[in-house]
Amino acid sequence: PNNQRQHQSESAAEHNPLNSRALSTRRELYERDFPVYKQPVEVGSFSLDSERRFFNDGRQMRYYVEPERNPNFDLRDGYKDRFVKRDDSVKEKLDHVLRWVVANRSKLNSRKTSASSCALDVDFVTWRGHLTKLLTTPYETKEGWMLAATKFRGTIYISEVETEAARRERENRTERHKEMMYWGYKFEQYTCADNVHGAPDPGGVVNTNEAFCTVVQTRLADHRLLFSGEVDCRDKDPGAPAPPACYVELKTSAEICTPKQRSNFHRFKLLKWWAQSFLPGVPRVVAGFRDHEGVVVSVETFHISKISQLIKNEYNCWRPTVCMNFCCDFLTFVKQTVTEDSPSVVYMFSWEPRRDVTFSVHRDSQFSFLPHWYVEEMTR
Ligand code: 0WD
Ligand code: CA
Repeated sequence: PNNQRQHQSESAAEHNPLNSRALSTRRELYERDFPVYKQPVEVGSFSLDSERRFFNDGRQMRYYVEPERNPNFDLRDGYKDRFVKRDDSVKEKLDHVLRWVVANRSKLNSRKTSASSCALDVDFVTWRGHLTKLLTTPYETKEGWMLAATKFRGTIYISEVETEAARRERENRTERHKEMMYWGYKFEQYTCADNVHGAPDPGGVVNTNEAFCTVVQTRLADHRLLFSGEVDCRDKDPGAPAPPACYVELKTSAEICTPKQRSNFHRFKLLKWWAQSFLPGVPRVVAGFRDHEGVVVSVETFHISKISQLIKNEYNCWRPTVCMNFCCDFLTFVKQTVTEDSPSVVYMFSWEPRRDVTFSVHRDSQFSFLPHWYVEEMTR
């Protein structure tokens, strides 16, 4: 009877969405037709240099150089002596995206009339990584999240806040884990060149401050989205399609030796890879499979559009439609909740596995994230 009551109150909330204080993350509720997701259009890009300085251009773009099928790359090389690590205790929030918006404002408000109450003509501004977390939420069993939302001149900005659990995890990483986090960046160095005709330089320094980010615009059902995501490299063929279709995402993963490992790879890793690249319209992921010593033993390309076929034979597997419908309903929930238009008000959406999404409201708190320079720039 307890179960039943809980179920009734949940469906009551669903049927009266304007009064709902919580959003369910149960998969069954999101099994319906795939929502409209417009082809993402790149509206710009920016770069962060070796000192994490912002540039409104593509200077950090790199070019994919296809490796051998079995390359034997040593991912441990350089960890001790040729590695500059970004300080991940520094919380940059949406700052780089907002810098891009300020520098490219004219590209965004294309409407000639002032009839729109929305200065930017988009409903949401965020990082791609935050949307990836939303897409995978119905299948996530370990890590919760906190997403701060602020409405300013009709647009809702969404910025992640590190959970207590994530902070503890970050502060207590083992030496082995820290080294393994380097392996992904080292793989990029083996497969990327700094210019079209160049070759990779495995003898160079790996600096994780450096980034090239695309900014894309798209629409999910009736939600107009503007988000940015870090891109590893692009196809160097001059005949390649325009961005984002020429972009390549690079990944490393443990080599697959048993049917159980293959199944786990399909059920958990491919979900994250699919969600991350599908969002900005990046068509392929190049994976380096490595052994326990950090040696890449094989390289394989995964086409994002073929991943749903690839996983169809897994029992009780994830479904793209559930991911997209949940994200869509979450954004609807945010629009219904975030009503006060003020840069100093934060609606904090929180989620823990096996729970509903809930929220709390904070005025002039430590959570406010829109910088003064942004508010001033956008108010003139
Ligand atoms: O401070 C933070 N919590 C955040 C920082 C949250 C979200 C983004 N960022 C910054 C990152 O430092 C990076 O410059 O934004 C940029 C990436 O944003 P995104 O594309 O929205 O993030 P995501 O899709 O999660 O990650 C893309 C890549 C990662 O590649 P893999 O293959 O590992 O998924 O961005 C890198 C990483 O290479 N990356 C980071 N690098 C350093 N520190 C971080 C980070 N915290 N997060 C992602
Ligand atoms: Ca990557």
